Amino acid sequence: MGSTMTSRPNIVLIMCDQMRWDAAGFAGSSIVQTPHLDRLAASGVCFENAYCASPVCSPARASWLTGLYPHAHLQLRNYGPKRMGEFGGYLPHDRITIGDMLKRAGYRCGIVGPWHLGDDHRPQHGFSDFWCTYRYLGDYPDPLFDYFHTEGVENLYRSGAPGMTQYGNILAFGTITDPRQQRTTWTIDRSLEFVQQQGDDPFFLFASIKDPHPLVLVPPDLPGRYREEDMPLPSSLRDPLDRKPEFQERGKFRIPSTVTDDEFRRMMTYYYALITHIDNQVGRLLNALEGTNTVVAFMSDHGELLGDHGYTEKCLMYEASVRVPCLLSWQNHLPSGFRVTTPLAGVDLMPTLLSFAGQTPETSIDGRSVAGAILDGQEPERQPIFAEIASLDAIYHNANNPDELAAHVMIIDDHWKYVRNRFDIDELYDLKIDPGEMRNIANRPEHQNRITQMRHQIAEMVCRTGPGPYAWCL
Ligand SMILES: [Ca+2]
Repeated sequence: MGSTMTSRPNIVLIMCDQMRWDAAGFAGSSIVQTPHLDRLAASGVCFENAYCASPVCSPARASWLTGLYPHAHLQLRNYGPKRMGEFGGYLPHDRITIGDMLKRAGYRCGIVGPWHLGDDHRPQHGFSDFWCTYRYLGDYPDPLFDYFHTEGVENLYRSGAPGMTQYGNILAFGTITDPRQQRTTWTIDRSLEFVQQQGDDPFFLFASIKDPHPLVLVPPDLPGRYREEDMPLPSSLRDPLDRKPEFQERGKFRIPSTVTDDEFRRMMTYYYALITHIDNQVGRLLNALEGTNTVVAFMSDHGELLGDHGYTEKCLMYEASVRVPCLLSWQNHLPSGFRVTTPLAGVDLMPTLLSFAGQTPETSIDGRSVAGAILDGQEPERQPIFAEIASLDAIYHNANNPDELAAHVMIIDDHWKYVRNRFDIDELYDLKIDPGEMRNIANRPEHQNRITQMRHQIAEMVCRTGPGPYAWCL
């Protein structure tokens, strides 16, 4: 073993679910209270422009963990218990995750919280030392629900639980009556158990936090920290979607006109309160890691539209859906207070974390490590980034035509965002003069050369690891 082995850092990957990139103090919000995360950002690196590789749970997670875009890892839609073995419905066993790599490198590897990549009850992909995942999507005993039962507290996450408020189809919210009813608290409790287990080997913890994904359930003292009248309604809340693709008008989470501005503001206070709760809980974990040789990554699988363009949730290629918060800290190694503006792709984190452990991916992947650059306090080299996703019909309405599983691809290159929609008109936004993405200029004659060029970049990207279901982009 020797000193090189023992000097390798622990790695803790804290992945939230559906946290907006700008819903934190460190991201510039003057409203959202995140003191612990702000401290983490100040002690390390903040990626101001981080993007997921697919704005929906399972495909995004598979990319963060494998360094592959969806066309290469083939988790093309959300996993559900009936999707095991089905094309696009789970992460194939031969895809190599960061857990596989670090386990082989001698790390003690554990996961707490949602796995969401198939057979969620079964330890796999290297996380065999501590497998404590939600199994809510299958007919299996679930450690979180078992905990509620053992503790004798009501399970407020089950469907039809009392006390929840929901306006139209927007995020349902409520308060807990007992601290043991909150799932992020539970996730951090289990994470601390894993971290405190003694061992000579360094550890890798994947702390997968289901919040602030609905149901939005918060301790009763937190919503009062946010005043409804202070909640800034997004300027695009009533986006008429003029000249936008038609499919966007009929998405499942398009906000109905029955939801009033005041109702929307009230929901926002709970969403932000839940982020403050996450912050409190992550603070407990950070305190436990204080003084240890540990790389800490904090991020979200994808974003939350929170009213942008008349939507909540995600699945669209608008900024709030594809952009995520992303922090990296490693005391005495990474520079403190370093703000990286070069976009970080949803496939770059896996090889970057591996670099800190002295590892490189075994097979060809889409992502690249930015570890060398940021350890030197330098901006990584600029490059375009991409995202891919299935159609809304495939994600929300069970459409099973394989073409539907690979329906949209996005490229961002400098300030240009181009979205190629397989079954609808394309989108082009100039993020410099139109950061709100209100004006789709894809049909303007003066941009046709640019679009041809960006289509070429997409074709090149999908060919790098083989185009798979995105061969329609060639
Ligand atoms: Ca998610």
